[in-house]
Amino acid sequence: MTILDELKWRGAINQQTDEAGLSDLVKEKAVGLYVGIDPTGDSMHIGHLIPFMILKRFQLAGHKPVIVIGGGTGSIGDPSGKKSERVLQTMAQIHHNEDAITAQMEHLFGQDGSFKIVNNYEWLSKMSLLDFLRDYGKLFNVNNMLAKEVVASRLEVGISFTEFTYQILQSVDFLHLYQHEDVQLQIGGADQWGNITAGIDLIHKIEGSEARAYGLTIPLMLKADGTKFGKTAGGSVWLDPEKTTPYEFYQFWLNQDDRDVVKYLKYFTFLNKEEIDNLAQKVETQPEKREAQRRLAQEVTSFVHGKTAVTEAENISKALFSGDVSALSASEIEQGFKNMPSVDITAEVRNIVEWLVDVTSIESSRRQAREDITNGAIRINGEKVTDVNAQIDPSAHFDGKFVIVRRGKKRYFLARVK
Ligand code: 545
Repeated sequence: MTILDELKWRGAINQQTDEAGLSDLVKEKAVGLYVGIDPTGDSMHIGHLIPFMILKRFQLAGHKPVIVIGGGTGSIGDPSGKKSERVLQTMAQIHHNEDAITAQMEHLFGQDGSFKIVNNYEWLSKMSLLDFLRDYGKLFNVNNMLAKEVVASRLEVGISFTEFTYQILQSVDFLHLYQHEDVQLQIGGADQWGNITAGIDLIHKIEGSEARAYGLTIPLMLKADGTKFGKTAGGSVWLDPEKTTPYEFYQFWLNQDDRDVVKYLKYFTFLNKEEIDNLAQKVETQPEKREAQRRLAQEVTSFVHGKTAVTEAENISKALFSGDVSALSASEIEQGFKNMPSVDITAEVRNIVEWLVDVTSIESSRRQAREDITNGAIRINGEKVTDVNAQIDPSAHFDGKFVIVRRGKKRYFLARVK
């Protein structure tokens, strides 16, 4: 299987500018290729990850990936996929985001030089307006620019000259990388088709029509139930562990529908065809075991957050399910209880009934508290407490930082000692 056959099998090819040409090229040599990302935010979410994982697949197949951080283009704003004009970000914001995205890329793809990371601010910020108009503007036909889907779809609502120019900047990047970094292929999501083909046209005009430059886009990710991929009730699934904890991240993948899980295994993991075919079989024969989902959650979480994050996520899931939370670490508690009700308490030792009612308001009345305790419905730090005269000592467990309460089968509360 060539890398392109593999991408086809993974369902990761939407459009290609010259399928036969690119297929010859990847068989001939180690090809330089790139994906760009504009620092419009300080973290990627899982939707942004897809083209970069494809770069990684090319790297594993012996090719030479380049990541472009769009410090220059990000200061202009890509109109692709946007229904209205963007608000310009301040340069300070852009530089802040650049650093955050660069760090995320280095964390994912290493700093060993096998992945080159460049910032287009380097060359775009040095170009003068007159150079821009004379060297590049002259080669772009306004009629062709207007005909691109991105611009055409915005003509009614309006598009500024600034955003209209964006496709030229991305084209200059491709030319720059073609000339200086031996890059011959640009990859992006389906929304990037217009920008990518504009770049290839520019390369052909400057380097001659025989110049070998290619483009490939990846289909938009769709879910079987028609809702948007990568969103949860809480919003996007971020790669930044401060925005989406590794446990939430793991849970997101674990909860995927049987109808989607195989597609995601192909897109988001480096498991091979045999392994994925095997898991697909399991989805058919033993869907209740959710083996494919578990493997998906393990693989993606481990790629993004490391192996320890997987162990922690699995510890948290097991503990919350069984009720035996006593062995959880502080980091596991922070993650596992992020979205559960919590209260701040002092370390004062109190009678359990008073503590549940007066200190934490977990119970609404003393009568109810006593009833729940005697019925065995209350667990403190994983242990059932049936004695209404018991004392709660917040410093007794978890380094004196937390008290975990479970009421009934599923309702958890976290008390944080302040
Ligand atoms: C800039 C200069 C280049 C080549 C490409 C670019 C960026 C490109 C673009 N891409 C998108 C993007 O999103 C913001 C991320 C915030 C952290 O706008 N013009 O930067 C997305 N891209 C990944 C995929 C995409 C695309 O980073 O291509 O399709 C999303 O899946 O929307 O020389």
